[in-house]
Amino acid sequence: MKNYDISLHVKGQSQFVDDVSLPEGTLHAAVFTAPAAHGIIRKMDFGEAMSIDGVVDILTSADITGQNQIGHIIHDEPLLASEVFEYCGQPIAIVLAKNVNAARQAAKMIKIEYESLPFVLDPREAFKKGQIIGKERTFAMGNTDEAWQNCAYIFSGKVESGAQEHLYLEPQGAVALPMESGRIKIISSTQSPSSVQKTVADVLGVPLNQIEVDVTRIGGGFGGKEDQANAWAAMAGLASKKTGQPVKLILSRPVDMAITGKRHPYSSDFKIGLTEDLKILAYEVQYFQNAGAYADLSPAILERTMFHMTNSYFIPNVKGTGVSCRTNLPPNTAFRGFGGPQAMYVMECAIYEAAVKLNVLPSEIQQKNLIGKGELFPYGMEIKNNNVIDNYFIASGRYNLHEKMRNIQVFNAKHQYLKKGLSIMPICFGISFTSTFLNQANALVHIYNDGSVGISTGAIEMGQGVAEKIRMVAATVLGIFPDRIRIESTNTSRIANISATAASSGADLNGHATRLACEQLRDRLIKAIPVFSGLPQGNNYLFRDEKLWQNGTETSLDWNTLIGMAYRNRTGLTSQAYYATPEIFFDREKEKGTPFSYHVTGTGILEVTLDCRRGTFETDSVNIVHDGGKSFVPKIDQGQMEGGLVQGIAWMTMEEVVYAETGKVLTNMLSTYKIPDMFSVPKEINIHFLESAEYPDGIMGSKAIGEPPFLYGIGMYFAVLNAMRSFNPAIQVNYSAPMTNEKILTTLYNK
Ligand code: MTE
Ligand code: LUZ
Ligand code: MOS
Repeated sequence: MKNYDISLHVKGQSQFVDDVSLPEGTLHAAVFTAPAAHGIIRKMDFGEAMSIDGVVDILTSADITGQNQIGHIIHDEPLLASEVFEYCGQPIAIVLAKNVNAARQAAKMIKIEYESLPFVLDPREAFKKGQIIGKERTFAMGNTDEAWQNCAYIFSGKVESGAQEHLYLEPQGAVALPMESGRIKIISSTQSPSSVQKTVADVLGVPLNQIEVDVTRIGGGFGGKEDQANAWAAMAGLASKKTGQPVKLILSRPVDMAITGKRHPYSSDFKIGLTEDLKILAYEVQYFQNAGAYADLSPAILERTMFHMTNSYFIPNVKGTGVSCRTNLPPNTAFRGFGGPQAMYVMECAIYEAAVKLNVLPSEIQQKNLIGKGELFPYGMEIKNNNVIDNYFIASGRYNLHEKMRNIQVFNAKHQYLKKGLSIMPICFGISFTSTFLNQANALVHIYNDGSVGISTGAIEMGQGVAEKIRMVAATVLGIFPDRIRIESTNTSRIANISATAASSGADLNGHATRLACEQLRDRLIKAIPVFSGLPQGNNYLFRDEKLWQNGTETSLDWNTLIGMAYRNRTGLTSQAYYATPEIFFDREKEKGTPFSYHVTGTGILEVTLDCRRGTFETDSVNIVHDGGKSFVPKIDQGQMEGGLVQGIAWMTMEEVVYAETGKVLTNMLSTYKIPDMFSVPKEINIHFLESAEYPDGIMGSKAIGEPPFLYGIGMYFAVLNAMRSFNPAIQVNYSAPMTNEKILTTLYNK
């Protein structure tokens, strides 16, 4: 994979927060956190902690000079708990020491006395008590009340999906460096430098221009650093302001896993109604989102759940309600798919339940209800093509679905304890931030007078390859070789008001801004060429392969020479451009609009072999037809497809965050939290990009790729379920993911 920084990665030379060379006198910080899910702080004793060699200071909310407030959508979250703490692991104090071990050791020595308060971990229970965040949302189309009367079949059920730990390779962390006149520079592992800037500025009580945030790259985010990188930067910033020293704060892995938020668990109810010929006539769903103790991004995530409640289907009568429930868990946050996967899983459970009860294949119901050109999603947006349907049938044909199904039947008849299962998973994911205003980006492009190029955008490189994509955009527009182009760090002094690199839109938004800036430079140069080169006016000039071309033939002028001439003739070699996604809007009063620039769609066929003695399984193959537009960096996009798929499979079948009854996260290490490894990767992955799907509005004809592949993994739940039914048709299934090996075994034997 030819990523921008791949050679640094393989040599171990890429720099992350922990690699920043620190000025002398840098202090190291560690956090002291709440010992229980809910309580009133009565007394704290820092004596023993302060006596540890190297400990310099311990900061609490009393040291905050600005606001003790880090909530962005809703202002409900303190940086440091002052009187009350509301989840186990909530930060209360910051220990500063001359070395990291002293800081972490001292944090464990702080004594706290508290009065326990009642707490809630279950979202439905929180809802009953009226503990909700923001507003309940209702998306509706048609009239479900009337439609039920016309349904031949009606089924209902309850669905649970679990949390998921991001497990980015680089834990949360930041370094704060004091600068001239009280300014602070922050190096942060964040997907959202401007959110870090705002949080630090608010906590310190200074304007945004006093805080500079710089990010070279991050070691993965997966949504976990869209909002939740802010706190650590603010703590480092606060400590730096108080002490006048540089401060470094990086969470240890177990602390990160124990106290940061995860994918939201959801508990949902569905009701689905079908006609005699398996058309879904009505669908009602209610989502109880387990938001944790503070809002964080929960309302936005709930909104995306609402958008994706019917997945890839057209259902004429729909009513969905969703509510963010405040519980005493760490605030849950963005995670690849951003609430979409939770909604689609419920939809597929509803179809599966109907199929089982009607004794038909789920695919028979899926096929008859795929959304086609001109049909509407419940939020009023029309789908502009038949790609959902095309993907599904091309996948079935291309990957010999019927033969696969026959082979499975033969195999299952022959084997008593090994059973194969198959599922089909259509996906449909809207591209754009659902908060319309976030869909904007800037780029700043410098051509230095030796012909080398430096590009700044708001995009954060987190392993997804956005730096390489931006470099390819610039190389293509300027007609130069990519190795001439440097992608600079993401820095709030060079690019302001940055939207998080999130919603899979990093390459689209920042790529378009880069394209526009490079087009300006190209056009400016071409216009100036006759002025400084002596070449005739009015000719058709263009740059290709670092040469100037004139009326379709190569001239002897190369890029370096031209740029040198342009500079000496006073042609501006810097350009800035702004891009905002056109024509999107959403009306939250009516819950209708065209919130997405476009949809990414596809169909996956997943096959699994289950060992019914052990409850373990192997994924035989995943075959996908994906409408990803026309990829201009196919290896990177293939990497995103494979990584997303495996992460989705793992969410559905493997990764299980376990909370103690006290609200404490028990799975805070890789010995207790199972993530996918090389053995859990499907033995075969085939990805076919839908032909002729060049997408004109995407960047260079492509479509966003970051999150959608995750959704194919949902199919694994149903592939496993099918294999289980072959072994024991009488299993009692309560739709509850993840379907871990343990759960498979107990379900198979009805234990
Ligand atoms: N790929 C890698 N390697 N690491 C990551 O952290 N995050 C995912 C996806 N792919 C992630 C990743 C998520 S949640 C998103 S939103 C997109 O990348 C963000 O990048 P993009 O907008 O450039 O696609
Ligand atoms: N973040 C966000 C997201 O703020 N809005 C979104 O719509 C979104 N979608 C996916 C991932 N992150
Ligand atoms: Mo991704 S959840 O939008 O960071």
